[in-house]
Amino acid sequence: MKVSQEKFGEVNGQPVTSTTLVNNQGMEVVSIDYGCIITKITVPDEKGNMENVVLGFDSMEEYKMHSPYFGAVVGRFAGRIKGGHFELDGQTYQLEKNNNGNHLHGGLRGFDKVIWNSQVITDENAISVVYSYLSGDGEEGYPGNLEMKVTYTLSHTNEFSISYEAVSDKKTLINVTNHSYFNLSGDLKRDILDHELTLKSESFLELDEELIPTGEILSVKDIPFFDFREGRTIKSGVESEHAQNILAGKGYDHPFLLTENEKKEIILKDDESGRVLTIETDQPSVVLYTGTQMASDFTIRGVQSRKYLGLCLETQGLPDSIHHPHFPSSILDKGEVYRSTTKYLFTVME
Ligand code: FUC
Repeated sequence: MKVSQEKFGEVNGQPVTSTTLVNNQGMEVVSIDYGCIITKITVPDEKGNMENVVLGFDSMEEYKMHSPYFGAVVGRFAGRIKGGHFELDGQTYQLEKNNNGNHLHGGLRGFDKVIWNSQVITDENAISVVYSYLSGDGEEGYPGNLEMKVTYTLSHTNEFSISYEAVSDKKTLINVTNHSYFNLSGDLKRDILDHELTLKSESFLELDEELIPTGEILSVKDIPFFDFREGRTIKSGVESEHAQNILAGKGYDHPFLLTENEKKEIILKDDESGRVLTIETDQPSVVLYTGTQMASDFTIRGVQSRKYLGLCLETQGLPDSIHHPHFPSSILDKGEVYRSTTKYLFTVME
């Protein structure tokens, strides 16, 4: 078990520090205090080869220039809010419109683009880094001073967990997630098209052309390309002619409602390397994003960036929920404590 911290780079003259957590099996998770970005997760394949399974960079400059939220904590509100405006207790709030006239992932300078405080905690069974940040009243248009805390914990059984905690001094909205792009092939050897995904989900949200929920909840029974209950390769949805796959850029950018919580509800497998990622969450949904908007004008640790190089499994509340009363609420009352945990267990096939 080992924890180390070192300088990663600078943002506007301020130092950015990276923290490396290594467990007794040699699994490694590296994160930086800018955006709580996870830059690297190194886990064994079935032969014991330790390789990185997330998209990330080794320099601050690359994060500033190219990163589509690689590995970052996104908030205050993950996903889109139509028109960037909403009402709370009769008061209208206008958020930053940073995506086709809509609000996306917390705005122009969301949680992914600020420097957090960090503190390392070690005990017998696990090692953690706790990131904290005070988001001021009115930041990006949101009401309330919001005290945010994100804890990354690595256990000796190759389980990595993320816990979020928040409290606000005014009624506000909250919906945070981590935007890691997974690629279990190891060191980006292959695209994610042959990855097989299993989801305990019977329904998903229909999206409009701007990728905003229409309000319709569709059953996966009627649309096989969205039925991941028995496992399905990502490729089948990429080749699909269904309108929902086409508007997502030939793939997926959809919130799936989870029918189970904390019971292996998300399983991602890569046959060739034998790596398996099992995700458990207390969140009501997971957004499956297959990297369909990824630009191809930069490299990621020597590999050409492109569509389908990584996929995100963003455990979270439903996007635009404030405009759809039949969606689970993302309103946080004054003084109420928001808590959520997602666990990522890395194993290999039997
Ligand atoms: C995901 C998607 C978006 C966006 C972004 C980079 O969360 O929902 O469409 O492109 O990430």
